[in-house]
Amino acid sequence: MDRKQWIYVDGKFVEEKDAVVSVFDHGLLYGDGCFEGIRAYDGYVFKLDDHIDRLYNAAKAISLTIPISKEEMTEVVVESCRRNDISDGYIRLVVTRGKGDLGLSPSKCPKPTIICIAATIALYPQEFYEKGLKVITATQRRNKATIIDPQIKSLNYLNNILARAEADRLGAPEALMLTEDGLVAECTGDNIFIITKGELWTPPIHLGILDGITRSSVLEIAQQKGLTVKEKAFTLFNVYCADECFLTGTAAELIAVTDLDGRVIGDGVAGPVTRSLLAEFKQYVKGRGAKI
Ligand code: PXG
Repeated sequence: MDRKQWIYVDGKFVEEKDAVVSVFDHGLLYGDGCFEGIRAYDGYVFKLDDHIDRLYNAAKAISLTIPISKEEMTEVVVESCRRNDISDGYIRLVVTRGKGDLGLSPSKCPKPTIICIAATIALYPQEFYEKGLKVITATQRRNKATIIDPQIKSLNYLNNILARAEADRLGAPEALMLTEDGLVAECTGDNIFIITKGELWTPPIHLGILDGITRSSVLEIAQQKGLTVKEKAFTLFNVYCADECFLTGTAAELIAVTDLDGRVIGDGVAGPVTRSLLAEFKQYVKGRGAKI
């Protein structure tokens, strides 16, 4: 028999069938809210403080006051894992503007809705980590930071979804997104790195990308390894001609890109720097974060 899944909604843990929000919730009506995708490894919620800080910053940027403290939010996440017996898994934490009327105005929404789902994770098959991904560049450009800053992990993911749909149409697992100026930004749910001339490059946050928690972890690991690390703007040319390319994200961890738009990158398999950074990342996550 399947075990019951306990979901936190609006201050209570309820069964999946009772885990519902109002059709007047502005998270649904307008994508007004923010979220986090978080990973648990072997009884620890990885970098939970960083995820909670990012969530509260996103909420602040959209003038949404989360009605519970960061300490209480930490407890919501950890308790969600405990109730569902999750020691390795994926946690979705969502804060919406809450129930309002049919107008846009957030001032009509007195109480934000908080949702936490602790689940297991669907990973890329192991062979993808060895062979790497075949990625395409989307025609859909990444949102401009001066309009809707991609640092806000908002509930409005249409920008990314439109790019991901382009990948789906071409049978690719991910799509690379460019800035309006045509610089490499990030993928639809992952940050991007290249290894070129022995250096590790990744686009800077101010270009208009999410400040990924896996990205920061990899920058820290690479610096500790003594690699030359540069946060700098680059173009598709640099990716096509890189020695290695990989993506980082909570779900994917580090995964090689071995083909972009039909150009084979490096040797066409996950390269040595990518492999060693992934091996170190797997050590790095151990025991780091909030204990379940
Ligand atoms: N860029 C974007 C646009 C993202 O949404 C990342 C980078 C990686 O960030 P972290 O902090 O996870 O290293 C994300 C991650 C999924 C999924 O199912 C991933 C994300 C959002 C929704 C779904 O892979 N965000």
